[in-house]
Amino acid sequence: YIIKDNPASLSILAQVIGRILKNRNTKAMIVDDSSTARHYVGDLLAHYQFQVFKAASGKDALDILGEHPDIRLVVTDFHMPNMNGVEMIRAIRQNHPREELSIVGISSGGGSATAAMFIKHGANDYITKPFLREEFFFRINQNMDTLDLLGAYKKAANHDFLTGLYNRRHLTEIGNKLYASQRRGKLTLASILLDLDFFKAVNDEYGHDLGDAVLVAVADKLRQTTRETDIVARMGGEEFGILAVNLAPDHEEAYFDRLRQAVAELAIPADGKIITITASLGVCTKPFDALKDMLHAADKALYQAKARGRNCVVR
Ligand code: GH3
Ligand code: MG
Ligand code: MG
Ligand code: MG
Repeated sequence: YIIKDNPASLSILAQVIGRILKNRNTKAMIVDDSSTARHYVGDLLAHYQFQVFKAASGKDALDILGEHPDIRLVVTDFHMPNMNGVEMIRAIRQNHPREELSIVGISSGGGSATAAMFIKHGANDYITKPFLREEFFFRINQNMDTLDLLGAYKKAANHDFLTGLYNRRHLTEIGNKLYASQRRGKLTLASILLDLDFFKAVNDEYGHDLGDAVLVAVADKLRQTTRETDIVARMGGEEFGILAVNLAPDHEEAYFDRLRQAVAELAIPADGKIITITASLGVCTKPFDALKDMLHAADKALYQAKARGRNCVVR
């Protein structure tokens, strides 16, 4: 159908196929009190390979979204008993921002006033009935492309490109939230700064590319050695930051030393040789007034660890 309407362009065909392949793992929902409309749009979405959920009311839609918070697209009618499309969107937006869930309103009858209501209250887009299937398809595509793009930008903004760990910006952002929870007594936090010892010598002896490979190996090892709930970041250069959540006080010592040991045990093959490296750790477990004070204390401890001969933990 799409291809018939666009006989000229191979690039459009490629775009369509790419989108349809991505849709396969994507959940979408149609909300409409009319079963004819629900099934018509539901079938279109299924045709484009979405995994489709159908809701006959705003309340149904909120329930389904509660069960499947990873739904990425909602197409909704306006006129529905009890809760109209706009009221539903306002409820959805409490937990699902525009950049993570795309909502497309279908306005019939109300014309541009309905369209304005939709957009004003949080819809990403709207479409007026009756519509061409082609318009529907390409509007949906554009909305999904935008979500993907925003997701990719967000990921790039929060992660270190070389190692795939979080970056300093994200550690600070998450860390401040964790810090607020710590202050409310909901969790405990330990800040750890880990700096590779004599890393400049690795670069000098083996070259920058192998230096990079060492950073990646250390990053992978730190991820394996820490827990899911811990935040592991590359702070910059050859320095890593770890926020360890809810460490039991009698396990702290062993945990910090396990990190040190994990780095020391790495054996990275290079040019027929094996590179080994050690790290110094500065740790702070005292709850200060702000995360930055805690990191500052960890940094002071790290400086002492270097002065004490490296490959050790100071708190
Ligand atoms: P110390 O034990 O006192 O920490 O000594 P060091 O040699 O590790 O510390 P120094 O700060 O003198 O050198 C850090 C080196 O890390 C210098 C820099 O070239 C290297 N470095 C920083 N970022 C990267 C990177 O992304 N890749 C590579 N290969 N090297 C990097
Ligand atoms: Mg209706
Ligand atoms: Mg260093
Ligand atoms: Mg350093």
